[in-house]
Amino acid sequence: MIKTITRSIYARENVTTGIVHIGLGAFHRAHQAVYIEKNLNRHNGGDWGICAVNIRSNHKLVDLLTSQDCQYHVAEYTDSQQAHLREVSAIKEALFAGEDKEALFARLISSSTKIVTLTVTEKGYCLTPADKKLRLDDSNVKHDIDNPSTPKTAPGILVEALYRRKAAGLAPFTILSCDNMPNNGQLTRQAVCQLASYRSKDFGQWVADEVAFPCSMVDRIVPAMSDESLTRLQTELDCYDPNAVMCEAFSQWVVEDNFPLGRPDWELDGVQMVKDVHPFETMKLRLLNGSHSLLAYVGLAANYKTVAQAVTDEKLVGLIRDYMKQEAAPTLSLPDEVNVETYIESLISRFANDSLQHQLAQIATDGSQKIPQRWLNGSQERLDQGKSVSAVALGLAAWLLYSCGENLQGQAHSVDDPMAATLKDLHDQTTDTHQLVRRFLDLTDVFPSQLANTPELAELIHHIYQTLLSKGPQDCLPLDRFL
Ligand code: CS2
Repeated sequence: MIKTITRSIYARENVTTGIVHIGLGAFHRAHQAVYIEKNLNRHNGGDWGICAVNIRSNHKLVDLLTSQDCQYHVAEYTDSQQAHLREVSAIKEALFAGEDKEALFARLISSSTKIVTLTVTEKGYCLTPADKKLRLDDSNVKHDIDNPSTPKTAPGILVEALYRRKAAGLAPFTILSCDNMPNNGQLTRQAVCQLASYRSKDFGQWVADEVAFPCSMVDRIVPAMSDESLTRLQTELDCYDPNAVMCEAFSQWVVEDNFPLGRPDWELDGVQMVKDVHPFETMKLRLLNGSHSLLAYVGLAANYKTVAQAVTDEKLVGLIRDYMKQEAAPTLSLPDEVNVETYIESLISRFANDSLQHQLAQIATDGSQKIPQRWLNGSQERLDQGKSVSAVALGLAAWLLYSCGENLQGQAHSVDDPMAATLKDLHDQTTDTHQLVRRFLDLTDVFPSQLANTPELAELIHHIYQTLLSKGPQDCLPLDRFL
């Protein structure tokens, strides 16, 4: 094993907190915090230290990190033979803001806070998956409309903090979404502005006029940590750190350059600061995340556990290559510098990194929130042009199968999805597979009506679903038979 190490070399007393991050998990620690770490190392400190916050779950991580003065390690694995260990001290403070959020608000209204970043997952924005409208039927959203000064949701927290900043005569911070959604800045803006407008029309207008919501594309494969991966870090890298995170060596961050109160000189740390993130984010969402979701549902049906295991199967590699080349790439306007063939092959080698033990079950979570932007937007464009979407049809059939909570051998698994109960009901309410597929496509929160009402698609999903049930996923591949 080749091991290298980078240490934190700056004095932490030289660091001011300029960023509040909501959503402290493995991804934040291995992605954004690493870019900030490089920045602080380069400047021997500076204005861009992070206050990292959890608002709902993972209180334990906040406590554990705090007990280590928020310093931890990131192990970046190129493959099983080569890893780079990085000390990270960029997080100055970790907070859990459960019932009492005043410590968080104190941070958010501090004049040193210039940027608020978010990784709250797709569902954290409280928007409907299909048409991205604020979920007014959600009890937490209702709560935040009725009790704006004690919010529960991430958009509600941002609105209250902006309200307090305005009252104090402070300029608003910039809000940077780092979640896997298309136009993530615009969607954040939509959720925050709509909530703000319930407070008062004028305030809603002020938020719309004054707050910047740049878009960003984030990319690094960072599996959730497990006891097993912590033990591997001890044996392979001599790293005894309960807060360590393991990830791939690759990392990319493309950010729309719109920060009225200033920003770190990120371009010197490898961040691509651009005018328009859209081509990068659709490319990444449809190719990388779209393939991930395909591997998750089809791979789990074939009894694989990790992404790396799934791509040892030639048929599954054929499936994702076919999906990316035939179905996804033709729907993209690619960034100038990208050669799509090279990008696709590099994704397949990233998936094969067997050091990561990236669980398919982790990727399979929250399908209802992920699938529209990963598969359906592109598929709609293809259907409009009379083109086939066989790979997505297989993915949808496999997701439908997964969502019943049992695999083909009858073993139960949990379905972690805000729509899990609705999906389960579909299976419980009918044994007729035609009806099941019809009702599935009628889930208007997920499927746009035009796509749902394409008879050939419903027929294809049904046909594949039957094959999955009777013969298993291997018999659904190669895909040609469904074209
Ligand atoms: C994955 C992503 O869990 C998932 O849904 O597809 O977390 C993926 O690993 C990252 O977006 C890679 O940048």
